[in-house]
Amino acid sequence: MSFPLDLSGRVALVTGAARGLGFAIARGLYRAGALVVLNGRDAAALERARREIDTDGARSDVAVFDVADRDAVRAGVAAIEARHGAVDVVVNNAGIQRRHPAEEFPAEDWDAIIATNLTAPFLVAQAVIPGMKKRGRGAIVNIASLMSELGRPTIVPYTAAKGGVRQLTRGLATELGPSGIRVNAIAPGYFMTEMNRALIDNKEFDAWVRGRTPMRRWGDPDELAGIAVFLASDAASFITGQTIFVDGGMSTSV
Ligand code: GCO
Repeated sequence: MSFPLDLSGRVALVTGAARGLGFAIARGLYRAGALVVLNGRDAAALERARREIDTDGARSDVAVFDVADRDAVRAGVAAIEARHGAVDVVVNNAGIQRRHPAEEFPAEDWDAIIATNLTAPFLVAQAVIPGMKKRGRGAIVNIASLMSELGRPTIVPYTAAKGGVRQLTRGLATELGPSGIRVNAIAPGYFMTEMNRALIDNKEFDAWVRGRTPMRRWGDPDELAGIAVFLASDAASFITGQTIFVDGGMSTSV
């Protein structure tokens, strides 16, 4: 019997995998033995990321499509499955952030955040469910957020979307459980990513994050790889519908 965290033989699609949390998670799944397919919209960036993860190119691929485009998602997943067989693991990581006071929030920014952060995970799930059902197993890992639980000024649409991701996870888990498909979420706290560059470089915000976080620091994207591998693997075979906070303790402290 293989070790339950071993992902050998599994096909894992990670959206938004060219950089940041998605890249770190894709690398973790690769190191656990999966064949990783990196999704994004920038082919060159994805290819650089793929080569960094899989130097000999034997167990990786890229899939260039916009996760917010329903037809592109269907075609993109179909192409992956034509090349590699049904997708066993999906990490719905792709996400964007925009920051404005609520009363001035541009309608197009609201639409973009909801489309990418909430609608897209559902579209990708819809595309992979049939293949997972045929196999009687699958693991969907949605990237929620500390903001699935808490709020802060100027990011209300992101907060609403990430709150929705937590419920999307529960709803899909409930509906797909009988098919052997598990659906869980990871809720990152404040991580050192390019999405947060403006916050990291703001001395006052940086000090607030460090003071407000029991572990007194920002997270490193590689610190999400372990929980992603765990939730993707048979080690989590009876875990579904859960949201795991990886936030240095911020969500549990005042
Ligand atoms: C912000 C940040 C946060 C974090 C993360 C927390 O503007 O407060 O972007 O949203 O990035 O999502 O989970």
